[in-house]
Amino acid sequence: MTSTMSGGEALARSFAAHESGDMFGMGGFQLLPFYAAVRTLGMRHHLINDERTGAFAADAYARMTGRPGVCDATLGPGATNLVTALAESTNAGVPLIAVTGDTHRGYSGRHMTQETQQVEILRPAAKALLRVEQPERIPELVRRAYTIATSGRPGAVVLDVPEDVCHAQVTMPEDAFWTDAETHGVPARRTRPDQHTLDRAVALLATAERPVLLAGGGIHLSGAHEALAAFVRAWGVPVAHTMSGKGSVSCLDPLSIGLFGRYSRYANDLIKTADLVVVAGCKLGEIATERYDLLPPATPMIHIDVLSEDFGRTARPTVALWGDAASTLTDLAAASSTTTRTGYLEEIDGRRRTWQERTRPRLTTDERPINVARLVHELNGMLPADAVLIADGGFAAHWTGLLYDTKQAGRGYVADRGLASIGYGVPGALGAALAVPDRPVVALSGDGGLNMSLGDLETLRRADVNATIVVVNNAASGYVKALQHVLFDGGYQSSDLSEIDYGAVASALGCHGVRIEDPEALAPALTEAVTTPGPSVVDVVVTRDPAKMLPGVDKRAASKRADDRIA
Ligand SMILES: Cc1ncc(C[n+]2csc(CCOP(=O)(O)OP(=O)(O)O)c2C)c(N)n1
Ligand SMILES: [Mg+2]
Repeated sequence: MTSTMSGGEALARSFAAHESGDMFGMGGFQLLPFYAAVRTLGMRHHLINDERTGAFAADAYARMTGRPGVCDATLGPGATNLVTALAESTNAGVPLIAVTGDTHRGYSGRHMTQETQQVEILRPAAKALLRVEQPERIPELVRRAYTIATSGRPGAVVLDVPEDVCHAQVTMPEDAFWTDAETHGVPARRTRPDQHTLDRAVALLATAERPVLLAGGGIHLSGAHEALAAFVRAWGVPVAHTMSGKGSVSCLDPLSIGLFGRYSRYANDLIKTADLVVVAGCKLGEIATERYDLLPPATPMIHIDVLSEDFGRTARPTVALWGDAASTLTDLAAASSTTTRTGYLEEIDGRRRTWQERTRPRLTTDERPINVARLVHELNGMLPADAVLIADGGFAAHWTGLLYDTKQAGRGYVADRGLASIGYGVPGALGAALAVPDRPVVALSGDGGLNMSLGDLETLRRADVNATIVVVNNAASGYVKALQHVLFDGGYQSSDLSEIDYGAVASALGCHGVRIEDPEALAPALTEAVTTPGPSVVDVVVTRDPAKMLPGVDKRAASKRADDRIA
């Protein structure tokens, strides 16, 4: 049996066969046969107002479902608008597939309208770029895109489809659209380290007295939450996390010691006095390591990663365990002899109590403008355990990374730390709300980040998703302004924004919108927003004083060296 269809229909059928879910894009002539098939096949596709936000929404969708996010863009400006988001997904190891229309090959290079070197522009931002030259090969190349996006360290894949390929008529055998179910989500397949290296790791764990585990976003990508819990219980190891790794264990777990790296509650202190560091699914990049300064070089390190070529890239492992985080942690948990570290765990409890006492005044302060710590405290208080908090770049991520508590293990916190762009909050809320419609979704965004993606509040409204955008409104490019305060003696340049009531803006766009200046009004306003159907915006007026904006002592500001980079 064969059937004849357009290349665009073959494309849509290939995605449908992979159970692609919600897709995001903005059409153009080249991909219209794909759009026609999406319609007739009844697939879910959302028009967005900027391709970057479409790809960000797909990224958040992928983080919440584990399945590759799917987005599309027309040639030229549509394709080039994808770059930032593709780099986010690729850096963060998030599976994503972006379809780009491209010029008709019969005329390429003749100053076609909107023509640019998009293949060359997009390729380095993606894990791979596949150019579709023959319509017959569409099912094969979509399969390949899924395999690449979900294997090893996941990432973004671009499928570049020339106009004539998309518009061609092609005869396909019925079985052309087969898929490999293991590649429908991450991780495509699980690898395990060999026994020899596992034995060496177990020997280190057995003699350690002050071990610390550092968890990164790889725990979520691997779905390693249960394995991690089994490991840390079996070996008595406290867990620190990066922003991407928040939720590896519940932040309220007695073994959780919170964020480490640039900002830390007390995890950095424990890392400095550890006699063994176990790193799981974490790249040990600049922020996690305080610019490669945090891990004492003499401390033994067990490094678990799925990407073999990354071992030794930023720090020297004593034992490199090449494997999937869940498989590897399961093997290590099984090898544990009963371990009691009573004194060590009591010390950790003491440090936690001291930190809580020191921090409580900031969390509960009724100062006006509102302290961002109070805002995060209110979110901690009112959000249920299954809530999802999206944190945009800027202070939204800094403050929540440090102070927000996930109440259960799993992906309950999404921050775009792959590239740390601002403008992720609104599209992140869209993607997450579509991915997990039964869970409360709240996005925290700076006013600058909101300005970047304001047009897509219209998309949230049209998609009729239940999502709340909380604006950390400091009328500034706040992080930049705070650094100018600390490092440039208050010489502020291009870091002020207008005073805007984003609650009123949201209302004008047909969303539920409110502006909050009184800290006592926060909790009821947040609860109302979360329970009001459709999109809501809670505009929170926070401090405008650049001396009070940073969430903690930024070590770089405390002792600045000539070669320090500050953002
Ligand atoms: C696309 C992009 N441009 C520039 C930056 C650098 N940057 C980091 S934080 C920040 C301030 C953003 O302002 P806002 O969104 O209001 O957040 P705030 O720091 O005020 O909370 C900027 C410009 C960035 N992260 N992303
Ligand atoms: Mg701001």
